[in-house]
Amino acid sequence: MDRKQLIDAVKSQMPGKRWEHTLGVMEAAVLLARKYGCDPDKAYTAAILHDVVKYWPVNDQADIIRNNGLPADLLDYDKEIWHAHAGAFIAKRDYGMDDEEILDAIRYHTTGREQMTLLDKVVCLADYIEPGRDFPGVHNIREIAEHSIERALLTAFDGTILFLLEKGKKVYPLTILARNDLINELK
Ligand code: DGI
Ligand code: FE
Ligand code: FE
Ligand code: FE
Repeated sequence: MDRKQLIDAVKSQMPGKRWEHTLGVMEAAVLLARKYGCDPDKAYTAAILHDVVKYWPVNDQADIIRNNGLPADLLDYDKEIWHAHAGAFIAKRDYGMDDEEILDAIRYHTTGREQMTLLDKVVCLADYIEPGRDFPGVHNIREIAEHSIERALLTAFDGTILFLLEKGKKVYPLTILARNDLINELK
C-alpha cells in the first residue's frame, strides 16, 4: 500500500470532520519531528494511522483487545483509551504496518507510557495541539511546545489528569507513569 492508498483507506474509516483532525495531526507531527529531530516520515505515517479505529463501534474495539492478547486491564478504564492499542493492532494486521516504532507511537498516543520515545512524544503532543484543537489551555501548550516537547507534553497530561479527576473517572496507570517520567526527564 503506498502513501496515497493508506490515506484513502484510513480516511474511509471515519467521519469527514474527524479526518480533518487526522490531517491536523499529520501536519503538527511533521513540524514537531523536524523541530525536535526525529524522522518526519515516521511521524507522518503514525499520524495517519493514529485514530484508525476510533470511530469503530466500541464493542469491536473491546473485542480486538480481548481476542488478541492486548492488555486486558484497558477494559477496566475509560473506553476513550481503547482505540490506541486496538489501532496499533489493526495498523499491523490490516495495513501491513510493521515498523515497531510507528506501532508504539500509535499504541501509546493516548495514554503515554514510561520512557516515551521521541516519536511517541511527537505523535502524542501533535494529537493535543494540531491546528483544529480548541480546548482550554491548548494555546499555552502550543507556546510551550516552541521550547520544550517534554514540558508541553507534561502540561498536556496534567490537563487530561485534572479533567479525569473532575469527572470522577479513573486514570490509566500508564498516564501517571508517563507524567512522572517526564518530570524526571525535566530535572
Ligand atoms: O482520539 P483523540 O480524541 O484524538 O485523542 P486521544 O486519543 O488523546 O483521546 C483522549 C481522550 O481519552 C481524552 O478525552 C481523555 C480520555 N481518557 C480517558 N482516560 C484516560 C484518557 N486519557 C489519558 N491520557 N489517560 C487516561 O487514563
Ligand atoms: Fe486518539
Ligand atoms: Fe487523535
Ligand atoms: Fe514562546
